[in-house]
Amino acid sequence: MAGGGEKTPANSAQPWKARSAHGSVYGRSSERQKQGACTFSPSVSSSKDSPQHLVTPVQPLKSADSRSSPCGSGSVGSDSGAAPFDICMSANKCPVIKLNPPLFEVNRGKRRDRELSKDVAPFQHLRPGMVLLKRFIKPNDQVKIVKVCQQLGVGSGGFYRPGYRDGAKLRLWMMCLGKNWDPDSCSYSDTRPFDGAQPPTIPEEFRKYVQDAIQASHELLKQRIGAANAVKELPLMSPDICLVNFYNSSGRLGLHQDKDESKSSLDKGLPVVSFSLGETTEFLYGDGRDEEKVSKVDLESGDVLIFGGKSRHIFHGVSNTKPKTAPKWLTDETSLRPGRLNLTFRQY
Ligand SMILES: O=C(O)CCC(=O)C(=O)O
Repeated sequence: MAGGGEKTPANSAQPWKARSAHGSVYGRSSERQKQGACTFSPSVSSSKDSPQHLVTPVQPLKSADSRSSPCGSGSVGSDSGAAPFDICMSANKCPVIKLNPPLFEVNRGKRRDRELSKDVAPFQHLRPGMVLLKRFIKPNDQVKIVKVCQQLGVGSGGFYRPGYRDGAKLRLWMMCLGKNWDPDSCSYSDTRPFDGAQPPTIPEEFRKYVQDAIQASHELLKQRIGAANAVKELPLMSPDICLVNFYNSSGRLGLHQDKDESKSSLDKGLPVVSFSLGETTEFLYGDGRDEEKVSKVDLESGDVLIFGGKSRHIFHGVSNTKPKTAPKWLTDETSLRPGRLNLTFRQY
């Protein structure tokens, strides 16, 4: 990510319209942009948006536009001391006894979803260097990914509510794998500045899903533009960073660029590979910060979006999730909270 801290009012009809786009992944202030700081500015929330039933109360949030301190010089706001956020509703914590649906019902749901997805083009070439693989992650693998993220997420280095030193928070929970990405300094490091935790390593099976997705994209691109051009358009990469974001129904992320990876990675256009799980969201992308000119595409559970090469520096962000669009079998099998899980893999 690259600071996408967005200051849009919570009830905005067009939540992606960041007043100030970003410096860093999670959308931040124009002050930071002027300084050429981070690229990604998250949606920054007010305390009104904080789902207090989901997370340890956070301090009242200040407008991200009010920040004046420059990137890179200090501590990061976070829910320091708070227990890691659990992306799944734990049966132990929940007084309501929920019975798992019978296996045949779960399988019927998966079959029905597969049938429905036959009407959707499985491969979408959105622009040079940007492809969308619809429902690429198989249902059982989606279940595995959610379960692994849940387990890692409640441990050391797990999910927390990232923010800035002025108290503004991103509208999401984040866990970093491989390296820590810090929204305040817009940089990567081996440990989290606010608690010293080391990010968990990227599970090998996740890396395999990424390789499969890149390979599938190349196969499909080859048919359109030839083998040599396919790899030029979408360079190969081996992920050593994964940012895992969980968005609840009021979560979102303002338009930003991802540009905190190494110069060599950025210059080569090594792609960002993004997995979506749970509820559907609208993904916004374009060449600039002009919200009137962005293109939009729905990202559903199991979709893989890849942007590299000529699209590596696109401005992008997500609007609120569409309620109740998560596959039932996924929420039944994992107890994933209402919302969306997103994993973006990068090579530093
Ligand atoms: O949630 C998404 O799909 C976008 C995430 C993103 O833009 C980022 O992590 O930089």
